[in-house]
Amino acid sequence: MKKALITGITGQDGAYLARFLLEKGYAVYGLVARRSSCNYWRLDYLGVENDVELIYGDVTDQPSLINALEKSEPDEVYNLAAQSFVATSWEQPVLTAKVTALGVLNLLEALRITKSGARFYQASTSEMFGLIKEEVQCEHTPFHPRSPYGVAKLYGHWISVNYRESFGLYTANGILFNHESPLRGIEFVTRKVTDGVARIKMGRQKELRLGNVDAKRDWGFAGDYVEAMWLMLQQDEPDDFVIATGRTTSVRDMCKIAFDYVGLNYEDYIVIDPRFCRPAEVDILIGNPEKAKEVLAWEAKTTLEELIKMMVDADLDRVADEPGR
Ligand code: NAP
Ligand code: G4F
Repeated sequence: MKKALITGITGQDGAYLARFLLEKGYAVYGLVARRSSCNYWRLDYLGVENDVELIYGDVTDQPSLINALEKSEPDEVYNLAAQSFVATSWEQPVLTAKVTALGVLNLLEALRITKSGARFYQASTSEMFGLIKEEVQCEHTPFHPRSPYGVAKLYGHWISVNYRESFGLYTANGILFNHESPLRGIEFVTRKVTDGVARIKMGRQKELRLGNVDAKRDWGFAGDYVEAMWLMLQQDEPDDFVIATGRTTSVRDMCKIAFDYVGLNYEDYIVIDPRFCRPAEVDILIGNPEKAKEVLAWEAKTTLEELIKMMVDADLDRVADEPGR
């Protein structure tokens, strides 16, 4: 039986990846950072909380990573742990660097120290393209990150490439464009919108305050994207891949899709609030997933309309379960 260690297993992608690997017959271990209250709700939502083995550890604490590798003896390591919210990276830039940049180095060094032969997946991001240098971004598009998060991820990306080139480690970077789901954190814009739509529809909220609704993103479904992570580690040679849908949509049009679905006009509810605008914005992202299609035989299956419908439905259920005022 193959064994996988996932850092960030309590996050959106970690939960979907854990379920995916369990379905493939893997023994799944998850590194969990100690928190004052339990945050296993995503694993619980997917019904896998009792099927994974959790090991306490933190990507900023290298001995804990060595311990996790020794306990799990993995064939594959998926490094999904990060301070992943772009807006917070301006408020906590040093923490973001320690977790999102140096955390990658800590884990790569732990792999070297333990002489683990595990294949390593690094969660790179389209945020690294930032101020885009090509209209459609692919594996060769130059990077220009626009946030402390994007800069930290760029370090993680290159140190992963460097350990491949320097030490022959099997490291693969997935340059994933935005991907969402009912398990998305509420602070990210799609989930903020689908939660807001559900609350407005059910009379629990009157308006939805947003920042830059002209920003455009290439949004896919997280459940589709975790398969691409796994496929990357099944190749004979390690490599880097863009994972995207190839379609870009503005925040404004995404709002329209969500409000239309419940029969409301988004223009009646959206309020622009400068508090949600960023010091430097990534105006538009659109990925070219051709290499993933050719080499991995991977393609996004879920349309934005299907994704938003799935998320609104989940939020309508959640709001209905909340006690009324
Ligand atoms: P997420 O929901 O924010 O999950 C992040 C995970 O990292 C959580 O499990 C979190 O634990 C954990 N974590 C944070 N700090 C840690 C630390 N110091 N030590 C150990 N674990 C720590 O993010 P996601 O959306 O699933 O994304 C997964 C990865 O892909 C991230 O690296 C993200 O930057 C990257 N990525 C995401 C997207 C996207 O659109 N979702 C696109 C490209 C790349 P707690 O639950 O305890 O906080
Ligand atoms: O949903 P977002 O916060 O995601 P963002 O910044 O694109 O980052 C996500 O995707 C990256 C991949 O490209 C990941 F690496 C990263 O970890 C994360 O998962 O914001 C999307 C867009 C931005 O342009 C933002 O300015 O929506 C705009 N926006 C407008 N109003 C808002 C809001 N974003 C948030 N979070 N909240 C708003 O009220």
